[in-house]
Amino acid sequence: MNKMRSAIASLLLLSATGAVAHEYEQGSLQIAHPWSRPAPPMAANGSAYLVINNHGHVDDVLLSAESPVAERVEIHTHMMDGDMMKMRQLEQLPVPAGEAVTLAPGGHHLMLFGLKQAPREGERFPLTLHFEQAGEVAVEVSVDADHARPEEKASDDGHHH
Ligand SMILES: [Cu+2]
Repeated sequence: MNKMRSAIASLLLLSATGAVAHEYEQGSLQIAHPWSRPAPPMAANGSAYLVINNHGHVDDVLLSAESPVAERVEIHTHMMDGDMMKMRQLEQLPVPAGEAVTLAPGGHHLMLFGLKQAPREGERFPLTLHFEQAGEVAVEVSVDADHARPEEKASDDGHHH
């Protein structure tokens, strides 16, 4: 089943445009549809989103991430501080066995600091995820404005660095 799905995913990748869902399998982990919004040409920072499925029996942990398009990548989350939604850096992000962890606007996300090139609609850029158990997983982030729903866009406006 999973082998079949990853074979299909590979086929999709060959003909993919940014809007096509894509996923990656490594060890017990499945990484679903890494995506980012287009950024204005001079944007300093961006963020990337994806879903990490751990279908194994051992807890895993996302330790760090990196991308050639950014000076550095941090794991962030949003937390309520009184009435204000604030961002906080996470040292690591646990991915418990049998669970899925979603990185999405308004919640956990990967923060791309010091963009060397602004992500443009329809493009893809490489991102490498480092897991305690699964090791290094290389994915491609598709730049896709339409993936965000309007209420998600609104929630990200309070996103300060
Ligand atoms: Cu952030």
